[in-house]
Amino acid sequence: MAEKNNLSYEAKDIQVLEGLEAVRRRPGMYVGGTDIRALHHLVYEVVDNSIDEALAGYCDAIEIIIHEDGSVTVTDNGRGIPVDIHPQRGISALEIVMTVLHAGGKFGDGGYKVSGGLHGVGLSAVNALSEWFEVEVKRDGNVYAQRFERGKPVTQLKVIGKAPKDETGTKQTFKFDETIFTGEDLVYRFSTLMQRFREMAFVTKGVSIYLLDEREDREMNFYFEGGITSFVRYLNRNRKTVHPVVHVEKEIDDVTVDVAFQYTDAYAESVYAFANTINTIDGGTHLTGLRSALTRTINDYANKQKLLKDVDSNFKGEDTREGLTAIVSIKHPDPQFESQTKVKLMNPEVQTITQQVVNDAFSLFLEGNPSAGKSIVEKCLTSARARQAARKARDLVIRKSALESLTLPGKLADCSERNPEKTELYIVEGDSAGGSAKQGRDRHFQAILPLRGKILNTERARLHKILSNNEVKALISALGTGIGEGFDLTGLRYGRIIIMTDADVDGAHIRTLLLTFFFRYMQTLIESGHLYIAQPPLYRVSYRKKSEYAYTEADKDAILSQLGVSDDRATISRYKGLGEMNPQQLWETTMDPAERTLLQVAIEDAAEADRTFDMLMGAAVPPRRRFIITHAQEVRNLDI
Ligand code: 0RA
Repeated sequence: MAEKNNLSYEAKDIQVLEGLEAVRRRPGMYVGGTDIRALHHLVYEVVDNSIDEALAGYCDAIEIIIHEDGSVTVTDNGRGIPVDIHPQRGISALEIVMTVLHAGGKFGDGGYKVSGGLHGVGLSAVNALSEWFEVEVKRDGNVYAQRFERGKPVTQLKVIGKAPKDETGTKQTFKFDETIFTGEDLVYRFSTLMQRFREMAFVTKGVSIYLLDEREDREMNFYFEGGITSFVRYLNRNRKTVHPVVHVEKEIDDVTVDVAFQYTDAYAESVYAFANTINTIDGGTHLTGLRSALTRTINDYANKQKLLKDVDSNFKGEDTREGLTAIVSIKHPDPQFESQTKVKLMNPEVQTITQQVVNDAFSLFLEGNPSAGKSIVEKCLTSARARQAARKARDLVIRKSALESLTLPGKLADCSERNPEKTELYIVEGDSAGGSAKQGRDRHFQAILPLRGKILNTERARLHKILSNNEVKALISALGTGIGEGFDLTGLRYGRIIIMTDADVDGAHIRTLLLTFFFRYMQTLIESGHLYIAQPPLYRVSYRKKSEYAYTEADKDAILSQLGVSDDRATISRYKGLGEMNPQQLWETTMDPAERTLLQVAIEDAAEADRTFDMLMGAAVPPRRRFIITHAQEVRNLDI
C-alpha cells in the first residue's frame, strides 16, 4: 500500500512541477505578460483570494504592504488556508493550494460560493512566478509557516508559534522573480493599486482594505459602510444631482444583484459594472440588464404620467443614459467571462435577473418620489431632443469628411506617402511646437496637426457641440474615419496616431482630453492599436563635449553617473515644453523612429483616462486643480 501511494505521489509530484514549469515558461498565458501590468496582476491575484474569503463572510480586514525591496505582503483575518494533510496526496492543503495549478477556490468542502479570482490562475501561478513566497497561517491556536522558492517548497510546513484560538488568518509575502519579469520600470504604482483596491472595497461591503507603501511612507484605508451607494456618492461628489441615490440589493437563484444609481446634470454616462468584484470594463449581461430596465421603467412611468409631450415615440436607451451615474455589481457562483483580457460578463440569466430587480426597485422609487420622477423624465426629454439635433450635425460632418482632400484642414501639414500602413499623424499641442514638428519631421511619412488651446471638454459638451468645435473638426477630417456610430476604420489615413504634448500640467490635461475623446467616440481606433503617445525628454544633460537626453528622473541620474560627474558640474537643461526644443532636437529625441519611445495606448489606459477625466471635469474647481498638479507626473508616465 505504501508503495502504491508513493508511486502515485511521485507521479502527482512530477505533474505539479511540470505545471509550475509551464507557468514559468509562458507567464503571458497566466498573468498577461512580464511587464508592470503583469506585476500588478500578481498582487491582485493574491488579494483576490482574501476578497473571496470576505465574500464568503469570514474576513473583514485586508492589509497590503509594498516593501522597499519590491516584495509585497497581503494579510487577512479570514479562516486561514487549511493546513491539514490531504488524504490522497499526503501533503498539506496549503502546499496544494500553493503548488497545484487551479487548486485555489475549488479546494475542499469549504469551497466558496463566489470567487473573485478573475482568471482563476490562483496562488500557485503567483508562487511559480515568485523568487520566493512565504505563507503564514493562524489556525487552531497555532501559527504555521512554509517557504517556497520559484514555486517549490523549500521548507516543510511547520508550527512557528502560538496564537489565541479565536485568532485566524493568512499572511502571504512574495517577491516577483526578476528573471521572469524583465520589462522596464518594474516598480509597483501606488495609484494603480490604490484605484483597484478602492473599487474592491466599494463592492465588498463591510471589508476594510488598508494599503501601505513603505517605499515612500504613503498609506490609504478603504472602508465603505454604504457599499456601492457610497461609490455613487463618491463619483458624483462634484456634480449636481437630481434625486437621492437609488439602491437595491437582492438575491435570486444564487445570484446577488447590487445596483445603485443617480442622475446628475452631467451629459456623459459614468457606469461601472462588476462581477464578483472584478471591474468588467467591457460590460456584459449585468450592464445590459441594468440599462434596459432603466429605459423601460422610465418609458412606462412617463407614459403613465403622460409626460411624453412632444416626443412622439418612446425614449431610446441613450436618452436615458445621459447624466447617469450607476454601479451594478453582481455576485455569481459560476461567472462566465468572454475572454481573459477583455473583461465582459456573459452569463445570459444575469440579464433577466438584473433587469427584474432594477425594474421593481426603480418603479417603486418613482411611485414614491414623483418630483424625482419628473426631473428624470425632463432630463431624458432634453437629451432626446439633443439626439435629433446631433444626428443632423453628425451627418453633416461625415458627409464633409467623405470629400477628403477638399476638406483636409488648413493647419494639417500632410505627408507625401499615401499608404496608411507607412504613415503617422502627430497631434501636437500649440502652434510653436507645431512649427518645430513641421520643420523637424520626415515629411515623407509624418504628418503634423497642431491643435490650439484645449479642445472642448467632452463630458460637459454634447456630441453636436463637440463636432462643431474647430479643433475637433480638423482632427476628424484629418483622420478620415468619421465618428461615433459612423466610425469606419477603413477610412483611416494614418497607421499611427501619435499624441505629442508638453511634459507639464497643461500637456497632461490635453492628453487626458484627447484620450477621452478617442475613448468615447473612436474606441475601435484604440482597440486596433493605432493610438500612441510620444515621449519627449525631460532633460538634456551636457558635460564637456558630450550630451544626452533623459526621459525620467532616474534616467538623468544614470546619465550623470555614467558621465562620472555631479549635478552642479554638468549643464542640465529642463524641457518644459516641446516648443523649447529646436526642430533638430525634437526629431532626434521624440520623432525619429530609430531613437524615440512611443507608448501604445491600450483600452484600459484610455478607460482610466476617461475616469480621470470624469474626476477632472466634475463641476467643482479646487479639487480638479489639485488633482492635475499632483498627478501630472504619473499621467506623463502613463504605463502602456
Ligand atoms: C480554502 C478553504 C478555506 C479557506 C481558504 C481556502 C482560504 C484561502 C485563502 C487565501 C488567502 N486567504 C485565505 N483564507 C482562506 C476554509 C477552511 C475552513 O473551513 O476553515
